[in-house]
Amino acid sequence: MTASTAATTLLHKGSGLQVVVGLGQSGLSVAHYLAEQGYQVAITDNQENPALADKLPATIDIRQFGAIDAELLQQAARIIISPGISLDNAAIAAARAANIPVVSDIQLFCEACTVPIIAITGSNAKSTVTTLVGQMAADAGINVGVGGNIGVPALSLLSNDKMELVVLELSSFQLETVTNLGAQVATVLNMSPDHLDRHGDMLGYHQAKHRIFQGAKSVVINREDALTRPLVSDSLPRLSTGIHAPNKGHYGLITDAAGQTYLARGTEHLISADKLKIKGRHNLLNAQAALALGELAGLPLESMLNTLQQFAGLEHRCQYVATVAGIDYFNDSKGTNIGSTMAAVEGLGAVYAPKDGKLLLILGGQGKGQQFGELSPFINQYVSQVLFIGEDSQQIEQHLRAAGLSDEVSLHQCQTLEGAFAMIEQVTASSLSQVQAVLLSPACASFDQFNGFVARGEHFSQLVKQLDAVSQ
Ligand code: UMA
Ligand code: ADP
Repeated sequence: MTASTAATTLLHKGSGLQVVVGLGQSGLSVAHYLAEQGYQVAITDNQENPALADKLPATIDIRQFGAIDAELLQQAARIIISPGISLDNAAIAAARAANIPVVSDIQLFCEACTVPIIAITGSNAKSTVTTLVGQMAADAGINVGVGGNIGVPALSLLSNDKMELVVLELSSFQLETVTNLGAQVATVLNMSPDHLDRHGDMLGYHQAKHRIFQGAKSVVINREDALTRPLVSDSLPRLSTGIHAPNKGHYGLITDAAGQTYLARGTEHLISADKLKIKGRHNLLNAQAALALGELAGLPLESMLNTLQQFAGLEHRCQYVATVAGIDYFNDSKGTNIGSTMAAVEGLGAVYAPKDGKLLLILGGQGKGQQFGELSPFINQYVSQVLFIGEDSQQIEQHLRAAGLSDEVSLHQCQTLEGAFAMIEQVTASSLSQVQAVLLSPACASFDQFNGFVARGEHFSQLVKQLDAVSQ
């Protein structure tokens, strides 16, 4: 140990017990980070035997598993809460009532990070835009760290001492306990209902998301979504994105007399939409957001446009799987809220409608307190068959019916993806079927039947392959 780390250790030892709540990926990163800094650290988790327990530093000997230990929390100088744990948890609420600070790993990260942060949140498109901006920075020769809600705990990025820029995907869960993030550029990409079971209502969800703007040096907003605008900081440099022609210096879309759509910055045509591998209007907005964020972080435009042209999108987001018996199958398992499912139905529906084709939509799972009736107009326009799976399937059907469904839309309760595939064979066997594409875009979390959207998407793709094998 060097003299300076010894001094830090002493300093931090005196600063009181740091209690890490939740031993998932973020809890583990926090435990390592704080132990290395010389803090006295304890950890607690609901599970009796958390899988990551044997990866904890040996110096952490206060480990309370099987329940979140309320007494331990009362002894904390600071609590570092994992994003999956609600502030309404009784033990956490009691600690907050006793004025014990509760922060997330992101708070520790932003206090320690010395390089500019591009901070990205939104109900949808976070991972797509975060990945794209990260790639743009890397292709421009910048040593960039990409992490946060995207699956790489932010604190783990600090081990790269050559890092020049950070791109962080942030969830409302991570943001609700962050103060003064101080990003170089921050954005809320879009806002539609999600996680209302956790945040109570749209106001609570909006307040959590908008903490991303605290201390920001510049912002990117979506012109068509008023809920993405910061309520304060009007004087900050800001760029906007949108589906219409943009004002000078801002991003948008311009369609020329021949019907060709271009990404544009002011009146400048940047790139034609058909040169991009990512498709759909929602992805054109995502591309603009990435360019605007990159611009405010100082990335060169030419290089960003080259990256954009190469970017093929992420798995489980409107991903084409295969064509079986003339029907195209798309895996949008990451469509876990109504906003993403609307974008998928509208985006793909617009592709098949000119060919008189309709979509078969697989919906359902854990509903997260959303009002599914908002999907009805999109279903009436583009979908002929809806297949429901998962624990909230009856409720979703009721919401859709109550909001007014066309007689031309048939609904089927199938419970599982296997049940849905049996129904797909039945429905598409009819010569009257207009179905040209099957879309898994559940608008729900998957945890009732799978251990995440990836497992659900992979299972869907596997069932498509089995169907393909049978139909050959
Ligand atoms: N736990 C409890 N009590 C509870 C809930 C959980 O003790 O009431 C414990 C669990 O037993 C488990 C641990 O907490 O051991 C899990 O913690 P966690 O759920 O916070 O998950 P992490 O593994 O730390 O992953 C988190 C994010 N997960 C959530 O927000 C739910 C990951 O986002 C993120 O990638 C990771 O930190 C690194 O930053 C995932 C996610 O699903 C992708 N995010 C949600 C989303 O995108 O919709 C917000
Ligand atoms: P997040 O990380 O916010 O969940 P992803 O990039 O993983 O975002 O995409 C999640 C879902 O949102 C996918 O179903 C995807 O097709 C859809 N999506 C992508 N971009 C948008 C957008 N701009 N508006 C609405 N939905 C979108």
